[in-house]
Amino acid sequence: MNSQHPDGSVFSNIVRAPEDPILGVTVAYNKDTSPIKLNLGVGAYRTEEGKPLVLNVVRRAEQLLVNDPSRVKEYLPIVGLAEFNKLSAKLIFGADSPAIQENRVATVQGLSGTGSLRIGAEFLARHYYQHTIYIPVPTWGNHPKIFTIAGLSVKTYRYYDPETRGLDFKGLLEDLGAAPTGAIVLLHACAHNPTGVDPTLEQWEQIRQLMRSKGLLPFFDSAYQGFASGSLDADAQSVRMFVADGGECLAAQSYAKNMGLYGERVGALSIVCKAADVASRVESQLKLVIRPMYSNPPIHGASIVATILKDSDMYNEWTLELKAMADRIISMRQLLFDTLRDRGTPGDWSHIIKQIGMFTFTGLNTEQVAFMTKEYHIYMTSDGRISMAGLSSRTVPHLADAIHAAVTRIP
Ligand code: PLA
Repeated sequence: MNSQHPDGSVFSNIVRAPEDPILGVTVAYNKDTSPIKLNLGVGAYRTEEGKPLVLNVVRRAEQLLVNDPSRVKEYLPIVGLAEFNKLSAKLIFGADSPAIQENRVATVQGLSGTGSLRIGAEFLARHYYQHTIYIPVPTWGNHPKIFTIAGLSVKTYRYYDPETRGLDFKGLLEDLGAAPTGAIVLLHACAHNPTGVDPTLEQWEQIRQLMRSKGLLPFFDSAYQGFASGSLDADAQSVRMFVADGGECLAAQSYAKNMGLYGERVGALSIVCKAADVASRVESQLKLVIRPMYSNPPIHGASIVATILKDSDMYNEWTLELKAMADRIISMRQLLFDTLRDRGTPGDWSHIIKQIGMFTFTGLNTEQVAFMTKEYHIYMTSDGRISMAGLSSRTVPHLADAIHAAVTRIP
């Protein structure tokens, strides 16, 4: 025993940290023993049977990889699998993107969307003259943490109007218009999380003009390409508008949702520059960011993605499977909306079918969410966000009962 450490541990003064607001929902769900429990917290796709889905095309790619004796487990380069990086840039910027043809894009493999955002943030904190990043209100809860911990200073811009349950476009333009020259702006490429509200193409064009006129630097988070509309190209339009004007931007991509590779942690960070020699210097500095963090990225997931993206037959199979996931989510929106209407649940629920992507931002408050968890064993984030991909036609009636009870009993 030591007088400074009464219970013999040098760690005895450590205080317990709270659970993560999103991943902690799954922790609580796993502890619940009720047979009717339902996890609508984390944005993870489930089948109509409520099971996680491994895409058929992913299984095929894995078979090819396993059966190829030339595949080894050597370290990848610091920037990851070269083929994967090229194909990822093509996927988000478009096959005919001048920026790619002119070698103005530096792309590195990252640990899914989160890791790619973090590399970009660390790079900007070290090498970009402006350290302020504007993020929308609300946004994915990990955004402020990633940017703050990397050394950037986080400010916010208005995005969502709870009154209209739509975009606060005027507020957005005012706030970005008042941002200092050169400030970084985090933009959700599509399927905004948690609101499911995206700007129209006309609005994107206005945002682009404003940002370019003020020299604001766009940092796109693309975690749901293909999940909003079912089309990979349509969901990349926002990003491509900003690249088409010849200006610079960053884009973090995730294959967690659109290829169902969640736990494989596959993603990419691209930095579009004005000239090839700048891009090559940028890449050299990205290596210095990555090497002391995790040295180099894992090989398996990136090999799966590259196998699929480079083969036109597999690519087509992927787009069909992706479209089927997006369509199932859209059909769950319609079913939930219809069921609430049939129950006569008070309120206007049309936002359920208007919102886009993985989530519905229901408008339910913290007390109503707590009630639904306690009485109905339905798990969701306390801001009232539900993951539509976690629903099936079997579970929608249960959710509708819970929402009906919550809004009629709790103000
Ligand atoms: N960006 C946004 C906007 C996201 O919603 C998520 C994941 C990520 C990046 C990072 O995903 P990745 O690192 O797994 O590629 N958001 C989830 C999961 C789906 C999470 O919180 O980690 C969510 O439920 O919001």
